[in-house]
Amino acid sequence: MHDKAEKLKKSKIPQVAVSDELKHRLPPGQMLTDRFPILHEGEVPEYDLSAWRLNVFGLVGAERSFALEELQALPRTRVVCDIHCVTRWSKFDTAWEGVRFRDFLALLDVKPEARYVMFHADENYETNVPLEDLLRDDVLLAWGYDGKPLTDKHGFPLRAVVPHLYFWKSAKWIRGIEFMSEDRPGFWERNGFHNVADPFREERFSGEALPIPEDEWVRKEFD
Ligand SMILES: Nc1nc2c(c(=O)[nH]1)N[C@H]1C(S)=C(S)[C@@H](COP(=O)(O)O)O[C@H]1N2
Ligand SMILES: [Mo]
Repeated sequence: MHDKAEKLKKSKIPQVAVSDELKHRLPPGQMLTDRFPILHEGEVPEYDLSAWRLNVFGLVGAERSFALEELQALPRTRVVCDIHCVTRWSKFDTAWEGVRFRDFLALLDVKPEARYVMFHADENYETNVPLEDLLRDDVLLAWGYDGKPLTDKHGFPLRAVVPHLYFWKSAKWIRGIEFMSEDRPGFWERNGFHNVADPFREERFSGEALPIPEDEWVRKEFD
C-alpha cells in the first residue's frame, strides 16, 4: 500500500488537487484528472454513417434498428456528470449530449421479463448492466461531448454513458442493445472485473486483485 502511494507521488501523473468541498465526489482509491484519457481494447473503428445502425434485440416484441438521425430526433438531454475509470482516474463535470436511455426505451416494446441489458460494441466489446440501473436520469446514449460530436476515439457516433458505474460499463461505439432475462458477463466482467462496478464501493475486481499498475492510464493517450 505504502509503496504504491510513494510510486504514485513520484510519477508524473496529470493529477489535480481535490478541494475539501469536492472530496466527497471522489471515490476511494481514485485520482482526479482534468485531462481526458482514452482507453479501449482494439482499434478505433471507422464508420460509414449512411450504413451505421443501432440494433435492438433479445426480449423485445419486435427487433428494431435505428439510424443515427432517428436517435437524434428523440428528446435531447444534456448531462453533466463525474466519471470514474477502474484504472483510477476520475474526471469531474463531463458534459454529454444524447437521448436518455429511458426515453429511448419508450420506443421499444421491451418484454416484462427483461431485467438485464448487454451493450454490444466494436471491436468485439460487450458490457452488461441491470436494466434498472439504466433508468436513471443521467444514463444516456450519447453522441456529443462538451458541445461537439463525439470524437472517433471517445466513441463516435454513439456511446453509452452510465456515470454511476466504473467507466468500462460506458461502452463506446455501440452497435447493439440486447435485453435479457438473466445476467451474463461482458468482456471485462469475464476477465476479472466486478460484475456490478460501483466506484463508491470500490467494486473493481471479481476475485483477487488483478496486477494492473495503478498508473497504467497515465501511459495511455489523452485529450
Ligand atoms: N467499445 C468499447 N467501449 C469501451 C471500452 C472498450 O475497450 N471498447 N473501454 C471502456 C473503458 S475501460 C473506459 S475507461 C472507457 C474510456 O472512455 P474514453 O476513452 O472516452 O475515456 O470506455 C469504455 N468503453
Ligand atoms: Mo476503464
